[in-house]
Amino acid sequence: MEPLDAVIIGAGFAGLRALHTLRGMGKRVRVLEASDGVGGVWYHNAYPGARCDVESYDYSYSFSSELEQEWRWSERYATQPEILRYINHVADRFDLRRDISLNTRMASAVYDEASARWAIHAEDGRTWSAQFLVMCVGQLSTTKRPSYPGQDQFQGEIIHSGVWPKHKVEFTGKRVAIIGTGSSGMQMTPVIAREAQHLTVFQRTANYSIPAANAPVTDEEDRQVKANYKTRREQAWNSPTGLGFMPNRQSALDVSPEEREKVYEAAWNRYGFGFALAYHDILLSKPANDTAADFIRRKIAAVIDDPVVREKLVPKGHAFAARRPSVDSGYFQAFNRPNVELADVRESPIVEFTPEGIRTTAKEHRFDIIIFATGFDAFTGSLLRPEIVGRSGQTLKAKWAAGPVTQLGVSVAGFPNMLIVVGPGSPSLLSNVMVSTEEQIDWLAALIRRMDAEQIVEFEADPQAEQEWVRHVNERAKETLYLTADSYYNGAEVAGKPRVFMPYSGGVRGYRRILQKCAAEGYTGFHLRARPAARQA
Ligand code: N01
Repeated sequence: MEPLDAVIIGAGFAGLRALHTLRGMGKRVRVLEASDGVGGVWYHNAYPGARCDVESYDYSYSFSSELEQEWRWSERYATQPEILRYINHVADRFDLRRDISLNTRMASAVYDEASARWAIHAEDGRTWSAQFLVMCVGQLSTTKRPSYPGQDQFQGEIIHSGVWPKHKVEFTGKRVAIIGTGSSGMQMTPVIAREAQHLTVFQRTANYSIPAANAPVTDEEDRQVKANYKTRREQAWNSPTGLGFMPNRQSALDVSPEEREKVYEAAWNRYGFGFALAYHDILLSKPANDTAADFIRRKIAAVIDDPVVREKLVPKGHAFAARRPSVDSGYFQAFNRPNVELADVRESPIVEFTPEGIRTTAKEHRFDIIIFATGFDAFTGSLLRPEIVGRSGQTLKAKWAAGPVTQLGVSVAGFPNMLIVVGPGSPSLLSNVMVSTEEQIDWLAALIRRMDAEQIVEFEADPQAEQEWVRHVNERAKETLYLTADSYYNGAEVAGKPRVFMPYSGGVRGYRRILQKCAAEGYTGFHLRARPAARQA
């Protein structure tokens, strides 16, 4: 068993940052990565049209100003291949690969109370021992695949957007189905529509979307961002979502309809996700939200030719941004093409897959390729997939049977020396995850420095503090409209999953202050022990 200071699970953005930081502190670290390349979700989600809907300059590491200066983003919203190139560049530039074991899926991790160390086992039987277990497994990395009668009989290709095949998928001359209209389905639809002979999009819930307003980055823009990068980062860290947008302090209800229309129009044309901050109460008050939702519905309706299709594609029944909206590049316009068809599965549910395609209650469709853009078992899927055994033989699965509980979104009582990066109870999917990721890893690094300085061997969340944090997360969520919709924020995406609101909605800046206060006050809500609890008299 190779003795290490830390084992990091996952070689995506978080895992690479954790490796770089901990190694820089002189720690012996190994990263276990299940797939055969680095990049995490950006390695796997290689579907046509995949791109980030956070601006490139903000969806990038801030830890190295040399890296910031040398990397040249080509578009305002980077494509998946460009992001993957960036991640690989980082892995090479900081010589990270030598500490990464690819094709190595963690099967289990067991905490040894006497030594305050984790034994980490891979599926192939290899084992590591480490003081710290750092879970960087992503929030949207365990795919959700529906299971329809006859699915195995289908003679064409079935693909999930989240594990896109490495071979080139040829759409020319093909009849293609996309099931699901979240961000993935909405991003791939216009691209596949241009290539396929015929495309059918199966929609269950119509989704809100804001135009990406994507554009190439000019040399002048690049120069300006790089000259002011520090300020831009500070703005992102101090903004509610980590995207750099500060909310308009006005209420949407305190201005005239004409004034509101002007503000929405400007946000629509430029801000992508920032649209939700056009007024401070869009996510707090239903009447305020109605004004934004109404504007978006009108915008969507205006670009769809067919009145029947238009009626189905315009979102209704949930507040804008209570479920994750999308940022698209021509999604709605794609339905004006003669080769694109919308199938409403609420109206005509899928009955079965046939060898030739899909049979709904309305008709029989013939397909060569069926794409599941059906999303993920969010937040907890990848954390609960391996067997993680903490104090007294308790598993994380058992502890989280009624939903995830964490102290500050980073740590779980009964699972000492384990850190979850961007876990449930942290801003995670309500934030620019790059900001949240770097924030939490820096917090962990400071904690480990303190442990080293004071010869502390074990840190552990206090169960009482954990309960209080969960209560606080719920209180903050109740102030918003998030609880008014079924979504992956609250476990509604997987049948039988506990219905618990998982991300922290108190904002990136507020969360940052809480983490900093906790550290400044000597890690309140945590126990720091010079000897493992199990060996204390
Ligand atoms: O998944 P989703 P996604 N039959 O869960 C439908 C991030 N992301 O992969 O809404 C029929 O959002 C489901 O319908 P409904 C981003 O955070 C980021 O699109 O449950 N339909 C829904 O329409 C995003 O939010 C980028 O009624 C079924 C869709 O499938 C997250 O990933 C790009 C179904 C799933 O939508 C997930 O996005 C892409 C069934 N049995 C994604 N099951 C960036 O730009 C599910 N659906 C960074």
